[in-house]
Amino acid sequence: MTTPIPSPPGLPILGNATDIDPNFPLGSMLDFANKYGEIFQLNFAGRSVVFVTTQALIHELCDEKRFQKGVNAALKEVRNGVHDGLFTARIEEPNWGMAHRILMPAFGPMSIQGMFPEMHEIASQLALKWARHGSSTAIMVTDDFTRLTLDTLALCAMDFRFNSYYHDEMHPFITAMGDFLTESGARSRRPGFTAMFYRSANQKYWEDIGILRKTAEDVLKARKEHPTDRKDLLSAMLNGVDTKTGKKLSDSSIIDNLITFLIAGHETTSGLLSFAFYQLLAHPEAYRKAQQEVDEVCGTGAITIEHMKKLPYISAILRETLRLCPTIPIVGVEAKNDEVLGGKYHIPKGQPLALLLAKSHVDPTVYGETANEFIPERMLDENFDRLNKEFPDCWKPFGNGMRACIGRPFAWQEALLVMAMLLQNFNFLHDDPSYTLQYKQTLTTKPKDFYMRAVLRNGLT
Ligand code: MNH
Repeated sequence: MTTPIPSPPGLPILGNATDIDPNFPLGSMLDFANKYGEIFQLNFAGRSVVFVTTQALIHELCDEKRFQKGVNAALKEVRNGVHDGLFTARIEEPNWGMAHRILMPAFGPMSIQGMFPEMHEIASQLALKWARHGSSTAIMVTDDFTRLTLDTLALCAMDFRFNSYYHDEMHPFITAMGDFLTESGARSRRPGFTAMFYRSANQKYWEDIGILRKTAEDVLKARKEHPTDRKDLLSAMLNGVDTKTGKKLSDSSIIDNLITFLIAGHETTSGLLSFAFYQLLAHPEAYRKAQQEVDEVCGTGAITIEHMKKLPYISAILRETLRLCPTIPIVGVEAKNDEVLGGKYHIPKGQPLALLLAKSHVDPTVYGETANEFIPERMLDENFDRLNKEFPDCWKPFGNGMRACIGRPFAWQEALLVMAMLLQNFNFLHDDPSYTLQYKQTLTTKPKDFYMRAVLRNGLT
């Protein structure tokens, strides 16, 4: 006997499409989760998606023998720009395996540590900007963190400088990328037959893709004309030979992946840093402990790679931030065969399923009565290990298994460094003390309209 999966009533043809807030789809999904519980199904113009919201059911979906990454409707649109690049490839596409095998070593601990000096340089540019602006200027937090993460990624991965701190206007690549992502999301929510009403949007969409590909092509061409012995991601892709096939990546696959890194590697980390500062300002005691840790470990000298292993409380803050505010709040999988979930819900082969991390991360079975509170202590190493052992897959902000985030060590080193450098040099205040958290959602989430002020503590170090 199977139990039917609850589903809100919807319109004919459009299904539940009109129940979703286009500016904040996640909010609508969380409302459904609160109403229906551990599982529910939504229907959009003929497609159905089963949403799963608890640690226990998500643990089942993380079993790679039973479920695999699904390329959902929005990612299918992103494929118009980056095809079978690492993030958007289906698991059976050969370019995924090749790029994965060639790139894994380039994301290993030694190579990431080698990127520290360049990460440090861009972080210093941010600190310098905030010091120069002084405490009377309101900082647009997400914008300045986006400049940071983009510039860091482009420099470390491919020796390319956007120099975003030296321009008020973002580089044309960055505008094109933002518009491309927003439009990919919008296209995925429009029924196919309406495409003819969006001619100018479509034209702009393909022009933006042109800008993205041309920029990446220029970077690749420049590297080929001026070979270096830099050990970055671009070198790994140009020189790497796949152990399994003996082949090298094609130029178009390298371009797909250069753009993929720029997309996947900046919004997520910028959102993490923005939410982390939001949480620190909302929790003065955690803020005080974080700054104390930085002062004790780093003093007033330069931040070095050795400090990175000695900041357990800052690590816990980042983990707790990603628990409550996962910057990728939903991850998609599909059933490899007919399945029964939770011992009672029938799931047909190929059924798209969504892991609603923003909900499973506050599962009271795992996190108890304080599930919705920001308590970094529960994320200190030993507590974190205990939680993950007792409740496997209770914390999944970097995705799952083979298709988990390849950039996690990169993001972690960058975020730790930036937190340490900023707390060492500044005291931060809300620009508007009555600010309450709101979300801005594109393919990822960020705090909306969040401004702070930075007061220099001593001189800049
Ligand atoms: Mn990242 C996959 C979250 C930083 C490059 N990343 C994923 C997935 C999640 C994720 C979740 C799995 C998506 C899915 O199953 O559909 N990533 C993050 C978060 C941060 C992050 C929360 C920062 C915080 N990611 C980065 C950085 C890079 C990067 C930095 C690049 C340097 N991520 C990727 C790539 C993939 C990925 C590439 C796809 C990996 C694969 O499928 O093989």
